[in-house]
Amino acid sequence: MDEPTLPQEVKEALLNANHVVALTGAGVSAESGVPTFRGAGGLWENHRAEDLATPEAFMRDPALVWRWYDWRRGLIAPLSPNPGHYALARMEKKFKQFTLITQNVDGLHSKAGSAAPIEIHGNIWFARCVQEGTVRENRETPLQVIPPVCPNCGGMERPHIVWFGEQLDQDKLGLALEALENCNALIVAGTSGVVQPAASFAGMARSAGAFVIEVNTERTPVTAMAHATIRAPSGEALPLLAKLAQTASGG
Ligand code: BJW
Repeated sequence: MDEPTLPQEVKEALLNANHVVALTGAGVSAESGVPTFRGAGGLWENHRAEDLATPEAFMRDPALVWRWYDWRRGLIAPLSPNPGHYALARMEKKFKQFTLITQNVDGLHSKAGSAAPIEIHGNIWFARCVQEGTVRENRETPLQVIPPVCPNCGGMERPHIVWFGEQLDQDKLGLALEALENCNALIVAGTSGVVQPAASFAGMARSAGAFVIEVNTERTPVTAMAHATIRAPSGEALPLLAKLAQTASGG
């Protein structure tokens, strides 16, 4: 694919922005080798979301759900961030204000150097005690005990992930909504834009006056809400946007 060219309006919007927000989805990690959820080769092609990514599924068969997460953790563990992740980490240092909101649970934004990604769907490297609600990091792959057990109370732990039908962490959601309300530009990269509440973020930011840029290899419901779309892999498009950020700061 030829290197994507940036529309003039995108350049202007980013050069003039004081606060830029990026919302990322599974497509941003695809070039690292993490499977997306929807579409060809996606996780939901071979697994039913209702069997694995709901609190009811976990109550029904915690070991089955944990085995799926154990498999995914093993798949993600050796993977590295790609140029898209690194570009977002650079933007954080270059724009006056930059907020990264991610639906991804793989931890690759932090691995790339992003200081404080708002992980609205949780993180696959953390487990939460079902009894106490305490959260602890757990990077053991493969897990020796399934389901893992809380070291404090011996209760069962669950993945620290937001499943369908569950509320997002209200503090994280609050931070995300505040940023969306106050930003001048929003970059929406690698998400199918069908899972709420993140699916509404582009519309919210646009209504609040932000210039919305979509980066995606395919058309999505976000496309209609965006002022501009860059139809290219995020590993190619985001580094171009990061270059503009450098121009903006004179760096
Ligand atoms: C590239 C690329 C490249 C590929 N470069 N691009 C009916 C109407 C409205 C809402 C609902 C409804 N029924 C139920 C709901 C609510 C539900 C929902 O939205 N469901 C819809 C599916 C209909 N939402 C919820 O339940 C949420 N909670 C909630 O709403 O709470 C409210 C509440 C209030 C009061 C009480 C109780 C609740 C929670 C949602 C949690 C989502 N969790 C998951 C993960 C679980 C499993 C896990 O990870 O372990 O989060 S689902 C899954 O989808 C995961 C993702 O973060 C999320 C979004 O997916 P994403 O990132 O967009 O990935 P894909 O695969 O869909 O798309 C990839 C894209 O990348 C594609 O567009 C490609 O083209 C592109 N791409 N390569 C650029 N190189």
